[in-house]
Parts: sequence; structure tokens; C-alpha cells
Amino acid sequence: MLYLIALGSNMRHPRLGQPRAVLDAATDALAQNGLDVLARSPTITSRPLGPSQRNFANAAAVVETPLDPVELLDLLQSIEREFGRPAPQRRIGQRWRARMLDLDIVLWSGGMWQSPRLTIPHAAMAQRDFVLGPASSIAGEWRDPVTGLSLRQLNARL
Ligand code: PH2
Ligand code: MG
Ligand code: MG
Repeated sequence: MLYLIALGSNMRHPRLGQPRAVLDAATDALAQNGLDVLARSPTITSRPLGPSQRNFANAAAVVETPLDPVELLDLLQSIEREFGRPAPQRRIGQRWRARMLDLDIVLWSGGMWQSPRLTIPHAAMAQRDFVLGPASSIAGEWRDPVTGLSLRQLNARL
């Protein structure tokens, strides 16, 4: 399976330092956890969407793995926890707080996925320049199965 993953951070890590260093270490962690990282965008700095005050570092990666979407979600959440982010069930009422590391599944080669824990494509993908900018730089021809538009086209519409 191919997956497009969005990476985000807007906190300094006590050991790694700046958010962009957190994303570099997170990319290494994807590979160390058995994912084949086929492409990784440059890291951008973006203004926070929502209540958080600090700018984000954002990037995107294309990975290949035999894992199904929920297995990959489990792995991504375990990596988020390694980097010091609380588990989802401990984040009630804390949506969109400053976060050390956010790893979101945006697209996968299987088309659409709908389950209680996970929806693919990521619901807000088409509205977010900090997702579409990095994603279209490494996977511009990948089509959103909902609209039929490529990431390049979606990015051009923002
Ligand atoms: N992620 C959010 C909320 N707001 N803003 C930016 N700039 N980048 C993000 O990755 C981001 C955000 C929720 O996941
Ligand atoms: Mg997330
Ligand atoms: Mg997110």
C-alpha cells in the first residue's frame, strides 16, 4: 500500500530542538519502524490554523507498507507518543493544542476508507495549504478519490 502522510509540529522538543528538527527525526522514525519512505517534501513554516499561537513546521511523506490503514494509524500514534504527545484518549477537550508531533494519514492507494477511528481522505485536506503545498510537491499527480482532482489541482484552487 502507498500512503500520503502529513507531518506537523509546533513545539520545541527538549532534546531535538526546533519543530523542523522534530519532523526530521519523525521521518527517520517512520523508516526505523519499517515503513519504506519513498519521498519526503521540504519542510515549510505555516501560520497556525485554530487556537494555537505558535507557527507550525509542516511536511509530507509518501510511504509504502503492507499495513492496512488502522494498523498504520496505530503505528503513527505510537510514534507520536514516543515524541511526547499524549495518547488520543488522554486528549479529551484538548483538540488542536500545541503539539510536539502530528502524523496524519491524508490519502492511501486503496481509495476511500471509512471507520470509527479513521477517514481517508483526511476530511480537511482540500482546505489546508500546509497539507496541499508539501503534498503536491512530492505527489502532485495523486488524485483525491472524492473530487477526482489531483493534489496539484487542489493546491492551485486555494
Ligand atoms: N494542524 C492542526 C491545526 N492547525 N495549523 C498549521 N499551520 N499546521 C498544522 O499542521 C495544523 C494547524 C490540527 O492537526
Ligand atoms: Mg492528527
Ligand atoms: Mg492534524
